[in-house]
Amino acid sequence: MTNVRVRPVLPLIALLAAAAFAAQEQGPAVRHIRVTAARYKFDPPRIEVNEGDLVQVEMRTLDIAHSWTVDAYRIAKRAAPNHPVAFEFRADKAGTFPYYCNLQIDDGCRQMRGELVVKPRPRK
Ligand SMILES: [Cu+2]
Repeated sequence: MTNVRVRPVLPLIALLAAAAFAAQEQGPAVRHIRVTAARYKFDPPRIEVNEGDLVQVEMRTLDIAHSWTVDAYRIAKRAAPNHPVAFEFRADKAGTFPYYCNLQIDDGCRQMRGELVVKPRPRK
């Protein structure tokens, strides 16, 4: 390839880079997450959001009462059969945080584990 042929491509690359940057700079999004607890498991077992997102969680259980607990965010919400719970929080701490069921009704609850991943937003 000669320089003459490469040159027209450069503005396009610059434009794409700018677009990618703009996408990263997008403001926080509202994320709706449905969590289902059943048979001592959370579905999904992993939730990924971006730092700053407003996370709206709707949690239900298909068998016994369970909670969705994230210590780092001081969240502990309980759902009972036919009584789903809805709540929201701002994902203002980046990192990987375990979520679990803190109810002691059943031994199986201690096996309930999941992971909340809050991806850091690029700093300005
Ligand atoms: Cu439980």
